[in-house]
Amino acid sequence: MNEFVSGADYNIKENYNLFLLVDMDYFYVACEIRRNKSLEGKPVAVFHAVGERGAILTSNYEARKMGIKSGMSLSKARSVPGVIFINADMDYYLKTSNEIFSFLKGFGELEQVSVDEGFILIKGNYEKAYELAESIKQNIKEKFDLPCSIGISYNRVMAKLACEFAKPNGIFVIRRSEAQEFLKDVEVSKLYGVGEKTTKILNSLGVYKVKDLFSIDPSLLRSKLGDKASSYLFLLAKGEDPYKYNKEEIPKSISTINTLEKDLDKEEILEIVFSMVYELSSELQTNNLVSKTVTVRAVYEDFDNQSVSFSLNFYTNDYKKLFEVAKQLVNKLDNKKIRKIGVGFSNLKKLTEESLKNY
Ligand code: DCP
Ligand code: MG
Ligand code: MG
Repeated sequence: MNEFVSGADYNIKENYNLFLLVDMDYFYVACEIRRNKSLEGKPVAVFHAVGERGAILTSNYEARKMGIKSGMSLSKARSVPGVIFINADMDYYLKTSNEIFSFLKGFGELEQVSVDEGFILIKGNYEKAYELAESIKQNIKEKFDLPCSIGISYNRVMAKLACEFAKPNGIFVIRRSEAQEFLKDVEVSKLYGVGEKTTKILNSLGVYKVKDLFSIDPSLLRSKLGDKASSYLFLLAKGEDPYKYNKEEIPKSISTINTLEKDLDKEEILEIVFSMVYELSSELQTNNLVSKTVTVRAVYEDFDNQSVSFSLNFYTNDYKKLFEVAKQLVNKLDNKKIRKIGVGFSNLKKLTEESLKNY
């Protein structure tokens, strides 16, 4: 845990809007360890089963050290000896999550953003925020016997970043006065909303750290990412929250497409579709979005292509519900060998208290 440093700019009269991002550590695995103490200290992973196959949802740090990461296929993960694999018990994790977030409501204005994380908005100074974070951590440990990490900063995106540095089981503060200096050496992939795709594009331009962004031609960046994404990126790089000004501005859709290593039948692509749904639903979660329409697009071996969509009557960013829809859609595809497979979510909106009920 990093020490709270009462810096020169500290002044008891400070009264800022501050954000605490509480994120549970290796949440699903931690829930399992909580009810089976014999798992403590051992490498453990929780998976979601898809027929005979499956994918890793999360793993604890012991298992991460051995290369077990979320999104990995179960078959690949199983090739690592000594790891304990547990089939996901969503009811238990959601029940635990509900209990934690009902409890957190008592600490300030709460904005839950996913099953295991939420912002707490407070007014005050960084010292007060730090003390509150310590008390939250201690309470969650005592009441729920679960570890969490807390990031503290002056806006949501910086609190989220601070939480990355707090992990595991810590508290980390980024003050506005330190933000510029701090951000310089941060990897661009750690910025809020910068996913794998954007990171790849940035790396190809020689941008790895935030400071690299300021040494490339902004028009080059705009040509690669578009005007909006590049202006967001520059705001993030300066420690500002671009989302705050664009509450209503949301993408029309998000999608991903994969060329298969070899042409496959539709029965053989479910595991790949699952990973794609999982990846996209993480993107929804990071951007605080929910969706109600799923599209599956196949390019067949003869280069013919087909697109099938279905809309739910509710919004969600739960990979499980979205995968159920995707699975039905895959079923509707032609019985031809598939060369490329795409998944997209559209009809997006910001997550609200109401849409969370379906989560
Ligand atoms: N999860 C999910 N769907 C996703 C992404 C994650 O169901 N698209 C699950 C698995 C995690 C839990 O949600 O246990 C919380 O996600 P986090 O990203 O916070 O990951 P962890 O809590 O597992 O690990 P960390 O300690 O890095 O926060
Ligand atoms: Mg977590
Ligand atoms: Mg989380």
